[in-house]
Amino acid sequence: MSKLPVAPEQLEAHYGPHLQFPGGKHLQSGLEIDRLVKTHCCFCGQQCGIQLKVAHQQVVGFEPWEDFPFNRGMLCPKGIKRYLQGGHPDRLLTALQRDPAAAGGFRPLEYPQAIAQTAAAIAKIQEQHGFAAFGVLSGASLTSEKAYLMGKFARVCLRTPYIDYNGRLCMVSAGAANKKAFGVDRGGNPWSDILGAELIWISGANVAECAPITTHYVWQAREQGARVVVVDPRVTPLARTCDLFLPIKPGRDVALFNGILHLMIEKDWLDHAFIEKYTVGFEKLAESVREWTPRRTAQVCGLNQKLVEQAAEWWGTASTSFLMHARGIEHHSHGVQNVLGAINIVLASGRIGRENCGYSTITGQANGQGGREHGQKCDQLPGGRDISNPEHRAHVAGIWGVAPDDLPQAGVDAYELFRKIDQGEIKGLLTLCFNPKVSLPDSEFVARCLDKLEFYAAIDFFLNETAQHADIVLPGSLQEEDEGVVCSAEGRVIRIRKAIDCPGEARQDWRIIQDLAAALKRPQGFEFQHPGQIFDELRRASQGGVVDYSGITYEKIEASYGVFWPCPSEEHPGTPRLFEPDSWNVVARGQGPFYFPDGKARFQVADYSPPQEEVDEEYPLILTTGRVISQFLSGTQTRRIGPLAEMHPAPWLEVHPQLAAKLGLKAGDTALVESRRSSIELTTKVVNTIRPDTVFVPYHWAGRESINRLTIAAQDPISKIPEYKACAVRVRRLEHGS
Ligand SMILES: Nc1nc2c(c(=O)[nH]1)N[C@H]1C(S)=C(S)[C@@H](COP(=O)(O)OP(=O)(O)OC[C@H]3O[C@@H](n4cnc5c(=O)[nH]c(N)nc54)[C@H](O)[C@@H]3O)O[C@H]1N2
Ligand SMILES: Nc1nc2c(c(=O)[nH]1)N[C@H]1C(S)=C(S)[C@@H](COP(=O)(O)OP(=O)(O)OC[C@H]3O[C@@H](n4cnc5c(=O)[nH]c(N)nc54)[C@H](O)[C@@H]3O)O[C@H]1N2
Ligand code: SF4
Ligand SMILES: [Mo]
Repeated sequence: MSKLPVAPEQLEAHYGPHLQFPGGKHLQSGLEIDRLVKTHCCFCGQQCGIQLKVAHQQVVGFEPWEDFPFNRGMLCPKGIKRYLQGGHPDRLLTALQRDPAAAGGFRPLEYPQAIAQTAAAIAKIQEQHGFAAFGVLSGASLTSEKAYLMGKFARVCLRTPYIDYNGRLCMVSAGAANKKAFGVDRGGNPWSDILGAELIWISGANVAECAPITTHYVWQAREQGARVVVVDPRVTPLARTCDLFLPIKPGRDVALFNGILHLMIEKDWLDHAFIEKYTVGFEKLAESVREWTPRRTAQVCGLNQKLVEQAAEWWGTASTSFLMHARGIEHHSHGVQNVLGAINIVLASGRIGRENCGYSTITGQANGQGGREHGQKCDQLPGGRDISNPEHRAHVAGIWGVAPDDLPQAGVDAYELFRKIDQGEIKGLLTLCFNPKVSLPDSEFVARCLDKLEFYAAIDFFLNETAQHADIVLPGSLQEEDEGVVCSAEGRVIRIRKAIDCPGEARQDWRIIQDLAAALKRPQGFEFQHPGQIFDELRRASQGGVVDYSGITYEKIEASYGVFWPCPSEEHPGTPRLFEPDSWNVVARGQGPFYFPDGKARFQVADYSPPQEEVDEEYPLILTTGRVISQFLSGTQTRRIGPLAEMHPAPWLEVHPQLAAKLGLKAGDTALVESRRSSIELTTKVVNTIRPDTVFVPYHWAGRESINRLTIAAQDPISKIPEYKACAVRVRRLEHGS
């Protein structure tokens, strides 16, 4: 738990009278607390348990929730400070209408009028150009009830195929690869399996800054003797304490995994019985990795060959292990291949679906997992169902009370949706919980598209940079103003509890959506009175699907600190560990533990190809981008939380001392970074924790400070994830003031 570095009086003067100590001691303000609400953090996919302190209809602080098993009261700086958002002066308390003459470009609008005008604009566009001329973008920070409702709203009320979500920028490479290999898209294990693992392998995840509580799991395992291997172009904070660090060249992970498998085969470090009984496709894969000799692997990955051999030996000979990865291997134009490479070495080792033997992607947003399960993806229906499958369509259409033929077919990914705006095919847009102008690559293109729209409405609690292009802004709800469920990185479905009412004219997001449906005169199916009713429908819609929530109830979640899906009946205890050969589900299916008709996992040939934009003489450096501990995503929320913003007030350029010397750059110098798309001026940080051929910039800032103006809109052909982790740039020192 963090200690406050300064006296409480000083802090109180700085941040107002509502500050509470992490331990829950009150300041001298004498503020009395009305109640404590057990809920979860609004930020990352770890979904730490937290108790919010409520006084006079405001969240004024927090207490640790020590019983919640995942984090046992621990929180990172973002969780500790999240309560400072609600009282921020920028909080949207009314609807807004674009008005160039008004200060800030917007003027307040009565909520009913904002709804009426938005509905009228949608109706007009759809009457003139067809249903598909309107698009929807939503988000994975939303509860599963809202994510479900957005999928239904787009298909049933708006009748458009064009809905997608910000998880497209996040975990879809892992999702697609997991479905190909396992037939299901969920982290395979509860985090408790990390604790007893002998070997922990982490590829492309800055665990200490982005999944801070997982650090505790890794360190506990280390205390019991576990070895930790980290693969990253940067020595991340966790890597500083690891046993073997592989400073890989960005964009080469599949080559490394193929090279590891090559050595596993050569040295016979394989679980033949597991491969035989529970998998298909090994021979073809083995053939494909023959070319990945240690020498070639090391060369392609920019690694010392000895490191590759050592990593293979540790992996090959471990008796228990846990492999984790995050966006470092997923944010690539071949992100799915990278993840398949990782899955192949897990399956070949046979160390999955057992105690202390696991594999998982570390999910990103608060509901990164749940947000990709129930139909806000462009090709998906609730329960992880496929929108192009006639049986799946018939099931969901039945729940929704529409004819299967009335459901649109698959739409397009979030970036493609902008291309359709550019081409004039999509003329109107509604966004909820997404800030694409900051978070999408090659973002100057995105900004131009926003200005081409005939009508754009945004729902948010802050006027984010994308919403600044809106015609109408509708004031939505903060996480603590609504309730519902989310699914954590572990696959644990947990409850978000309402702590306070929405202030001013702000509304719970799902009410805004239903108000729009009513104003569009298509209210049928959008008349829920409470998130619990939406959840009950979601359960039925998911029943029989791979992502089966039908046996999960709010009460059951309350009783057991969450329920892991699949949970196909109310008597079912839920499934903390997927792929257990003798588990309830598997025995019931009478097949192997994987989610294909024969119960067997699929080895998949994982092909290597370099990043779409390789370095050359003109642009000789690899730019990779990512995060820092105190800021979250596009920064809309954390840039407004004083103590977090102060930790990292602006982006910077991270360069190795050798590169700095070559470029004549010193710490603190202003550097000009240019890609083929745009340029940015940044302050230089010289660090010996990065490869000399790579530079790093965090992406949480907007406008002239946004690195996404430089990144490339290359996408993985299967998952459509953008290649945020590698593009070509050049860097030069700017004379002061130029
Ligand atoms: N503080 C904080 N925490 C967050 C978030 C946040 O914004 N701030 N966001 C949440 C979300 S939505 C997400 S998706 C997760 C993201 O969590 P992470 O994926 O852990 O975070 P990133 O910083 O995007 O990238 C992870 C690491 O990948 C490395 N990397 C870059 N290129 C490569 C490569 O080619 N190969 C390998 N092996 N590594 C590479 C980077 O150096 C970086 O250390 O974090 C979640 N948690
Ligand atoms: N260069 C680069 N770019 C990246 C990445 C990278 O590593 N490098 N990472 C990518 C990843 S992994 C991600 S997940 C995306 C994230 O990108 P975005 O999803 O665009 O980022 P957010 O900051 O989450 O924006 C969401 C908006 O939703 C609002 N919001 C949050 N919760 C709620 C809610 O409950 N209700 C309502 N109404 N609004 C809400 C916030 O105020 C914010 O304005 O960025 C991607 N972009
Ligand atoms: S680790 Fe994630 S969920 Fe936990 S407090 Fe930090 S941001 Fe919140
Ligand atoms: Mo993410």
